[in-house]
Amino acid sequence: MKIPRSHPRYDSLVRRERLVRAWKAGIVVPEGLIAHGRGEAWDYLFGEMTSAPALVAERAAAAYLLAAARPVISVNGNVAALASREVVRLAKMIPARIEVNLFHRSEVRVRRVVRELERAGARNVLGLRPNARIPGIESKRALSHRDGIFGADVVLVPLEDGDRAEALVRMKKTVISVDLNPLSRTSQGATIPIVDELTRAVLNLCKFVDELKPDETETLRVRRVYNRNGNLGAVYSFLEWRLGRLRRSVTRGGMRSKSASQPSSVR
Ligand code: PTJ
Repeated sequence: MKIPRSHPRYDSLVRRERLVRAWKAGIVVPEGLIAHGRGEAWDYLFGEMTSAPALVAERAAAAYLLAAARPVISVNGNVAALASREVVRLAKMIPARIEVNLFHRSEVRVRRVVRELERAGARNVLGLRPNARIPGIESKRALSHRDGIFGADVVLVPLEDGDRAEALVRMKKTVISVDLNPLSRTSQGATIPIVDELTRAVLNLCKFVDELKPDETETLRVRRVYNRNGNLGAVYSFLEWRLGRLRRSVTRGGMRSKSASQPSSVR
């Protein structure tokens, strides 16, 4: 389907179209479409924009990825469908390895996701011949690579299920999640939870990696001052402010999500 650029929800419709196409190509599972709908509902609440606390978490995540000895980006079906090119760009900038790790794992699907990433410019993508298991996980998500997620010190896990995020934290890894649901086990368990939409988050990570890479002192400072619980608390405050604004606007006669500007306290 061709989506007119003038459509007020153009970005959202493009994301849906990409997911449906990737589902038809066997990259995304039907469960991935359901997961996306859940994410979209949260994004409505956030006004379909990156909040100030999310930006803070993204900058901290960029600093941790740059300081890592063995950074790895985990990719599943939804991530490949929505942001292959951006993920490959981010991996090259850091530099980090990419590993395909699927919840609904089949060899055929792993191969398809690897191919999608290679089409976007990736080389040496891990995932096809795992040689380790993440302890404490029953599902096929445990399958991993010693040169990849298993041996990593910092792992970026976009659109994760909570089990693996928790298991990776138990392995003493710095776990950076991207999940629009601030209540999910992933957001609750990650070392650096980024509560933002995936495509926006990856673009922001690229921007912050680019900005911080030449400045080691600032990178160190950003890591030192990042406060996980304070940041997640600020996400809740942002939501509270958004809902309050929505409530007031209803009494005044309606509002559009994207027109909402952020309060000066969180800008
Ligand atoms: O490709 P596979 O087999 O690895 O399966 C991928 C899915 C996404 C199906 C799998 O990881 C899964 O079941 O995930 P969950 O447990 O449904 O969690 C997905 C989380 O991502 C939910 O909390 C959603 O709110 C969130 N989410 C969905 N789309 C986005 C998102 N967060 C940020 N950006 C999105 N575009």
